[in-house]
Amino acid sequence: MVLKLYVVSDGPPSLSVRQALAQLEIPFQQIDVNYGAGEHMTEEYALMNPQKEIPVLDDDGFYLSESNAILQYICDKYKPESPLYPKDPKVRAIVNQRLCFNLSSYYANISAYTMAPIFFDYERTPLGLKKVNIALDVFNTYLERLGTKYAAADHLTIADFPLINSTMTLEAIGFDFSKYAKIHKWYDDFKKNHPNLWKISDEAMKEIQNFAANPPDLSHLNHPIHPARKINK
Ligand SMILES: N[C@@H](CCC(=O)N[C@@H](CS)C(=O)NCC(=O)O)C(=O)O
Repeated sequence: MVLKLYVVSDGPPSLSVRQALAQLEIPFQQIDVNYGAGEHMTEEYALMNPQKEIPVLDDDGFYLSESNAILQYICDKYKPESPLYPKDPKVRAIVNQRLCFNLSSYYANISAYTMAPIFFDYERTPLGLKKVNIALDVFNTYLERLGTKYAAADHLTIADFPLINSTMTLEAIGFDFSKYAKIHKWYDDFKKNHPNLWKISDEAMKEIQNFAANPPDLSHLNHPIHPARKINK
């Protein structure tokens, strides 16, 4: 049975999995989940992912959430020889480290500043900005110290996708990160060298920019965590 991937069209974790599947040339059925309609918040969706988050992979009834785990699984199961997820223990460890860094720090701090205030009633604060700059500084240092063309090696790996999509949300809000020279070059090189993969991020960036210009009213979601911003039209 063909793989099914439940995605949200502008969600960075969803984009990363789509990019890996594209690069690995693995056929899959994309199922678009309507975040604004709360399709991921239903009890039916929770049977696939009790975290009620997107993306979810359905491999013939084997449900997997958490984009990093999905990236690792599709490489291990379907393209074990692919350089996207190297076998060498040290290179693989760096890939895993970058995935963890993105999840726990880079994306966490960047998305709280870029995405959350677009969709919910959060402000961009000086503390939030400080956290973004710390995250950028750390990633820039990783790139500098390792001295590789990509985030974890001299070739593309699954670590690049989540880091690219986090950085893309900065571009989406017009955040100037050019002083982080290594990040700037790595990000530009990705766009130049992988236009088919960048297209996936770029389309999402345009959606995010559109939402930033016209913030959605998600008060009907009664989100259990995020405070809704009521838009008076
Ligand atoms: N750590 C998860 C994060 C997934 C995630 O947060 N997805 C967002 C959409 S981009 C979501 O579904 N959020 C649930 C919500 O806001 O209700 C992953 O990497 O897959």
